[in-house]
Amino acid sequence: MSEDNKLKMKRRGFLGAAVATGGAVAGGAGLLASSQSANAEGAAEPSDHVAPGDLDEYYVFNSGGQSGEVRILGMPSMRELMRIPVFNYDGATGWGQTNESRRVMREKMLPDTKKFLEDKGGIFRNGDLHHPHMSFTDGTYDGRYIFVNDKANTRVGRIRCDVMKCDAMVEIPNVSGIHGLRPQRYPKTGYVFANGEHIIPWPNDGKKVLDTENAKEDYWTAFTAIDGDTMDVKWQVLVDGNLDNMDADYQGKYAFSTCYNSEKGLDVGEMSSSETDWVVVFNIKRIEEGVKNGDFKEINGVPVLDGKHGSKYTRYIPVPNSPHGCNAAPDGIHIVLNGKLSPTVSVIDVRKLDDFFDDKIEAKDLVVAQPELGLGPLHTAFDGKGNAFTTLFIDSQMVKWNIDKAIRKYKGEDVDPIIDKIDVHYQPGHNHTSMGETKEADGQWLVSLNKFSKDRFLNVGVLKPENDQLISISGEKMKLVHDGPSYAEPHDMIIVHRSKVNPVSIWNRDDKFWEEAREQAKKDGVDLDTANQIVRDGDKVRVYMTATAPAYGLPKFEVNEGDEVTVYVTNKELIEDLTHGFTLEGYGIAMEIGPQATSSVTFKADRPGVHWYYCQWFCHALHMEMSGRMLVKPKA
Ligand code: CUK
Ligand code: CUA
Repeated sequence: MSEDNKLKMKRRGFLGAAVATGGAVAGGAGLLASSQSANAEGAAEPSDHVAPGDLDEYYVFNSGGQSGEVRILGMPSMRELMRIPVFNYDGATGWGQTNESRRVMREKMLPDTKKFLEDKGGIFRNGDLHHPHMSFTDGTYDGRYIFVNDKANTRVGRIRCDVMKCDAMVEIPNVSGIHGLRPQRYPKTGYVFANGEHIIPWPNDGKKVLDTENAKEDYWTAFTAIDGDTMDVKWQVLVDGNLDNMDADYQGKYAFSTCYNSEKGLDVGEMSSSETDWVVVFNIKRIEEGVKNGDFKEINGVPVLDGKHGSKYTRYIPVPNSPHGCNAAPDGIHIVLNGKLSPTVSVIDVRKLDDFFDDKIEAKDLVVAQPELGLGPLHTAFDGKGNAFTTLFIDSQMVKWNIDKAIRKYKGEDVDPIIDKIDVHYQPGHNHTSMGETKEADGQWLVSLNKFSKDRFLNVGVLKPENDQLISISGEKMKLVHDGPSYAEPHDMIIVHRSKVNPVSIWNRDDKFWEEAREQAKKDGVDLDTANQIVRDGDKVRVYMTATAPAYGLPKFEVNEGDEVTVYVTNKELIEDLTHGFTLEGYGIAMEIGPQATSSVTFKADRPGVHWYYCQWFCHALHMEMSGRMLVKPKA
């Protein structure tokens, strides 16, 4: 029996009729709306309660903002289950310190950045991760990867969903500040699209333009397409204005970016002086043809196409000043562009885009609705039943509205598209619905990611948590069911039904994650799986050891002061949840080694004396005893 069916059986017995009535299967294959408990009348009462030992129905992949990581929560409990370090440095797992993680972080780093970081530890230790999105196949999640942006250091990262580790990272050339990011939805990912937010001089080497009054001519940004499988940058399209958020359609033909600063100003006054900004639409097929036909300039190894006004690759749709969120509805037809400074959202119809690109219709003909929702609309999510939920940052509210009614109203009919409004606490940015960015949107849950929590939690001092609030949307009215404090600063999340994700519990011994260790062992003539020995190679020393609870294969090893030491630890356990660690006292070194994994770390043995290494993952009754000594012989 599948895990989902087991869960279904368990809950069915427990809830009785409530599941059958309140838990309609909304999105097809295995989407079970069981996280509702029955009230006295047997009607479904939305609840975040997940009993001890029971499993959540959804995975939430929450961004960590300036913490640079991704967090996995369970929904509806909203319990934090795990953290995945990506654009940060993590002392527990050794992310940023192990050779394996450093390879991921440095492999596709630009040469210029590598040089810059040479005497700074070789990696960036921070990042600003706003947007996690899963890879798609045919318009719904396929459980392969999660792609993430780094606004701080202009990167795109990838998380493998089988092991829930970041396995690739690419620094994007020619732009500054990757913000909006979305994988291609159809036929599959495919491309990962990424917006460069800040305009910078091209080239940005300080030689040509350092300070300019003429940003219009000298400063640019671009839209980037990355191959999600190889993580190579395929092409870029230079545009007018700053690119903010983006989304892709359900047909695989177009991508959309909201754009602020059409003025090309260099301060906030200049940036918001004009009445309108625009949304840039990218014609993927035409761009691919342009690349094929050589209609580009190669800059830093990337084909860059000209997508400024008048280009055949793009179209610009004027919208009220400073639009923000950009969200494709699961109906596959409508794209919602959130007003931010305007109290409205603009809805466009993707079926008209072919004509628009053929200049048969004008930009205004694309807009099919523009409902006024309230102050500060930032992001919109969907229930798959024709309704949309928009965050109102300034009003601190969530508004539920009907897309069809908004369209009818725009045509002149006297209908009110707004169905419900509730207060959220406080100032929401993103929101997200269960499976809401897929064609399997199931209309069960909505999370409001609020930027401020103020008085909602025990006061923890000057820096307050944010507040991710869980809202049930299975009924006509929204219902707030949970307040969830979160550390700086989740912008966005995705809510993925558990049937879409299948992580392993034990590494595959042949995993390519430690390919370099495997190759090195081969060169050294040792078997990485079993070796407990030291290989000396000039002043380079490679220490191979196994870890099996409660002992390392090597209780001690000796090196000389000044040696460059690499320690490879292979976890021999075949049991799930039996992680070992390797912490080297006084050297600032710690790493995680999962069951059947090899982790390695390289350092200079420049502190003579006895240094204990120990396992920092509680693994056995004799876990405390899982230790050994590194003896560093001082220089004569
Ligand atoms: S942005 Cu943060 S609230 Cu970076 Cu997705 Cu809108
Ligand atoms: Cu191994 Cu604790």
